[in-house]
Amino acid sequence: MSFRTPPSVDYVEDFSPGNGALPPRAWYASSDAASLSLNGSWRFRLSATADAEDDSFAEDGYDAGDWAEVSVPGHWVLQGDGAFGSPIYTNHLYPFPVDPPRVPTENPTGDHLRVFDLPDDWPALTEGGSVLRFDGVESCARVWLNGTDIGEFKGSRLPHEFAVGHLLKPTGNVLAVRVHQWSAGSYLEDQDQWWLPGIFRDVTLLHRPAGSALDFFVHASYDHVGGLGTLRVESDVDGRVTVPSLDIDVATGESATVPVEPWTAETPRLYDGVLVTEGERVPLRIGFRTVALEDGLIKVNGRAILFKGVNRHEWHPERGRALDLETMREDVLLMKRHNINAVRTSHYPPHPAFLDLCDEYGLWVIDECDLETHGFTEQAWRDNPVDDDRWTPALLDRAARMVERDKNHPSIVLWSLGNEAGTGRGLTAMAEWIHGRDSSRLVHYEGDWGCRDTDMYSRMYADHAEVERIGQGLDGGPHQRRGLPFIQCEYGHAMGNGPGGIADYQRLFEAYDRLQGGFIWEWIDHGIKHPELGYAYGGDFGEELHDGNFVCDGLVFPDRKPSPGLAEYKKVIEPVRIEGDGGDGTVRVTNRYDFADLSALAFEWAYDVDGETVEAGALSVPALAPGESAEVKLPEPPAHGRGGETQWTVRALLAGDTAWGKKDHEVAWAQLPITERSSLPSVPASEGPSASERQIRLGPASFDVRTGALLTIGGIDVTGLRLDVWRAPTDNDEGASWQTGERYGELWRKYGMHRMQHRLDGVELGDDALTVRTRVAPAAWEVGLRTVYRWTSDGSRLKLTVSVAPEGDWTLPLPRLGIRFGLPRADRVKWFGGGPGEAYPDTRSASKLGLWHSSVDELQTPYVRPQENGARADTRMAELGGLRIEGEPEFWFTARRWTTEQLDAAGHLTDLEPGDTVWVNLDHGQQGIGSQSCGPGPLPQYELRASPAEFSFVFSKDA
Ligand code: IPT
Repeated sequence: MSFRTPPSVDYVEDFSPGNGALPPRAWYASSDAASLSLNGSWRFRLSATADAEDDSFAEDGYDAGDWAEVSVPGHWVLQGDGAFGSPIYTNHLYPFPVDPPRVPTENPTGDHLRVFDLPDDWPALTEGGSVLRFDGVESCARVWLNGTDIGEFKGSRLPHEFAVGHLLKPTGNVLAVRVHQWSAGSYLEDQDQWWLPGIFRDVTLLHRPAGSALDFFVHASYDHVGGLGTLRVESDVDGRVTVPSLDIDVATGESATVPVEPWTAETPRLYDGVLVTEGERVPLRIGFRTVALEDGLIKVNGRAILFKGVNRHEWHPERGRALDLETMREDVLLMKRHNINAVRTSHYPPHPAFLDLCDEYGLWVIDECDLETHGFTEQAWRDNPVDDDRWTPALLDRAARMVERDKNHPSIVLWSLGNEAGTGRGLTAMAEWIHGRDSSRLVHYEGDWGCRDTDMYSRMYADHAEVERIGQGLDGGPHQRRGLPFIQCEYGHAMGNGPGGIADYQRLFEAYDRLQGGFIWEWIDHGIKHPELGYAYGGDFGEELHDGNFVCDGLVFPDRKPSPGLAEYKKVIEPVRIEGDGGDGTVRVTNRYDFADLSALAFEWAYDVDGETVEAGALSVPALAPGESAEVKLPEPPAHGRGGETQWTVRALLAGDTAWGKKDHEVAWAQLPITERSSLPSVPASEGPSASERQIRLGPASFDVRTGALLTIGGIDVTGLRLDVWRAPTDNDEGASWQTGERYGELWRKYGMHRMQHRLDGVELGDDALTVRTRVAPAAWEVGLRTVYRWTSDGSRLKLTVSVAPEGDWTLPLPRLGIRFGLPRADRVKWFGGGPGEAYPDTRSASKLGLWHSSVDELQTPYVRPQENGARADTRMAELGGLRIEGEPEFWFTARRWTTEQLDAAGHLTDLEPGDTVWVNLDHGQQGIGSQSCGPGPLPQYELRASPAEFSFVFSKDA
C-alpha cells in the first residue's frame, strides 16, 4: 500500500501577498524590446480542492492530451457550458465561512498548461533577461516554468511579474499555472460582483534588454500662472528623455520647463516623448497637469473641477471581466458621448489599457485599489483585515502594485485605497505609503468619514438634504474634515428603472463650491448571457447565497446599449446651459466646462410647431470661456400659417469630428416654449346616450348596458377600460432590505394596490352624458377612490372625463393614477409629447417635446429584471391601433403586449410573452422613481399622493 502526500498548499491561506514576484513597476509597451503574448487556448484541468493534484503537470513531457481547453484571458466558470462550475453573485456576503485567513476545503482549482516556443527573432537567451507577466488572475496562483516553481501570488486585479530568463529555452517551454478560486486574498476582494476565478487578463513574456530601465516615473506638472510645463523622468537606469514637439532633450532625473498646453479631461493634450536608455526605447505619452488641494478644493491646473462621473466595473456579458481593447474603447467613447468626465475604477485597478484610453480621450480617473472587506460588517467589523497587522504587508503590496503600475497616467488624479473596508491601521499604512510615494495626487477613501487618511470627504448615497448641508459646511464632523472638499463617490443607484433625482443632486453640486460632484453607481449591468434567461443574475446558477439582480444596476445594459438612465445623466450634466424665455426671443448660453471654451461647438435653433420643426438655422454663439455666459438673439419667428403649440429648440453640436464624436453629435439642448399648447378640441355634447337591450350607444362608441363598460370606439374593440393604479414595482420602488425609509413595493402590496376591486355604484344615462359611478378599493382596507367616468360625444368624437376622489387615510403614495385598456391590434405608435425615450417625474430631464414615432416593441425598455418602464411624458396626443387620443392635461402613456400583472410576475425578459392585445395606460400621474434600491427614495415633490383629480381624453378614429 502506498500513500500519496498531498502537495503543500499553505500559501493559499497565508496572509502573505505571495513569493517570488518582482517588485512592482510601471506598465508600458516598449518600442523595441521583444514581447510574446501567451494569450490563447490553454489546456485545463479542474479539481475540487486545492491539493487534489500534485505538480507533475508542470514537468516537461507531461501528457495533457485528455485535458479540456480554456481561453486565456478568461474565467473558467464562464467556459465549458457549465462543466467547470458556475459563477456566484453576492453583494457583500462572503460565500464561505468567515474565519480569516482560512478558506473552504472545497476550493475549485484550475490547472492551466501552455507549451510555447520562442519566436525565431527572440533575442539570444544570453542577452538581457525576460519577465513573465500576469495582468490579472483570480484569486491565487502558483506558477512553474519548465518544471521550476517560480512563485505564487494573490491580488487578483493587479499585475505580477517573474524573472524567467534563466529558465527559457528556444522551444517547448512548459508554463504551468495552478489557480485557486479561494484564498486568503478572497477576504480582501469582497466587492459587489460575480466571483469569477481564472486567468482573466493577459499573460505576456517580455524581453528585458541589458541596460533597459526596470521602472521609471514621469513627473509632468503644469504651472497655470506661467503656462509652463515641467517634465522630469526618474528612472533607475540613466538615459535621456526627448519630446521633439517641445524641443525637450534632457537626461533622466533632470527637469525641463517649457511652455505647453496642459492636459485636462476636456482638453486631453498629450505629447509624444521617448525615454531612451542604453537597452531600450520606451514611448511616453505625456500630459502636463497639476493636482492640488487648495482653498479646501480639489484643483487641477489651478481650477476647481466638478466630477460628472460613473463607477465602472469591468464587464462583458460573455467574457466577464476579461475585456478586449475594443470593449474598453466602447466604454470610453460611450462615456464621452454622454458628457461623462470622470471614472472611478470601482473597485480595483482596471486593465491598464483602459487607463491609456482615459489619457487619450480625456477622463478624470479615481484609480481604486483592489480591496474590499465588506462582509465583515456582518460581525460589526470584528477581525477586519484592514485593522490587523498580519494583513498589512498584503495591503501595502496591493497599494504599491496599483501605484507603481499606473503612476504615469495623467488621467489619474486621485488614488483610492479601496471600497467598503471599514477603518483601520492597515488603511492608514496604505495612505501613508501612497502619500509618500506620489505627492502629485490626492488620496480618496469613502469608509473614513473622519478623513484621517484622506484628502477629501467622500460619501455614498447621501440624500439631497444631507448633501446640501455638507455644501453649506453645516455637517459638523471632525475638525479634520471641515476644510475638505466633498464628493459622492457613489450616488444615483442605476438599478432597473432610474436613477431618479439626479437633476436635483446636480443642482446642489453646481450651487456649492465644496461639492465637487459625484459618480453614478454604476456603469454597466453585470448580466451574464444565458441561453434560456436572456441575461442571468444572482440566483440563476443555483447559488446557495446570492443577491439577485442587485448586480444589474448600470447605466448601460449588459450589451452596452444605453438605458434611459444614461440619456438622463447626459442631459443633467451637459456642459452648456441654454435657458431663456421663448417669447422674448433671446437665449442665455452658459459655458459650464471647467477648462474648455465653446469653440468646439456649433449652435442651432429650430422653430417647432406641434412638435415638428418648420424651420432651423445656425445660431452664432461666441466661444465663451469656462463660466462665461452670453445673451444671444434668436431670429424672428418664421411665419408658418399653422396654429398650434410653438417652441424653440436650441442645440449645441460638435462643430467638427472629434476623437470621440462625429460632427453634429448633440452635446446640449433646451426647449423654450413660445405659445401654450392649444386646449383639447372641444367636443360639444351634441349627442346623448341611447340604450338598447344589450348596449348603450354614444356617438362612435358602444357600452355594456349593465356595467357601463366601454366596448367599442368606431368599431374598434376596447377591452377592460378602467381606472388603474398599479405598476410593476421597479427595483427602486422595492428598495433595498436595509433601507430605513418606506419601501413602497412592499407597502403597495400590503395595501393591495395590485388587487384593487372596482365596485359599480351606478350607470346613468343623462341627456348629454353617460355617467358611470364606481368605487375602487383594495380588500381589507378602508381606503378607496371614488371614481366617476363621464362620457360625452359630438357624434364623431368621444370624450371621457375621469374624476377621482380619495376616501380614507391614504398614508402611501399611489404607484400611478390613470386608465388602462386593451386594443386588439396595434403596432406603430405616433405621439406628440416627450420622447424619444421613457421618463418619470424625477427622470424626465432628457424628455424632449416632439412628434415621435415608434413601434410598440420599441417603446419597451429591456430592464434585465422586468419592471415598470417605457412611460412617455407630457403626451398631448397619441395614435395607435386605429385610435387617436388627445388628453387634458398632458398625460403619461405606455403601451405593451402584456399586462402589468404579467410584467410584475416576470423574473427575466424571456418570461414576457407577447399576447394579441396591446395594453395601453394613459396616466394622469406616476410616482417618482428615486434611488431607494440603494439610496434615498423620491423627493417629496415627485411623490404621487392620493388627492382629488380630474383628467380627460378625447378618442377619435385616427385619420
Ligand atoms: C455600495 C458599494 O460600494 C458598491 O460596490 C455597490 O455594492 C453598491 O453599494 C450597491 O450596488 S455599498 C452600499 C451598502 C451602500
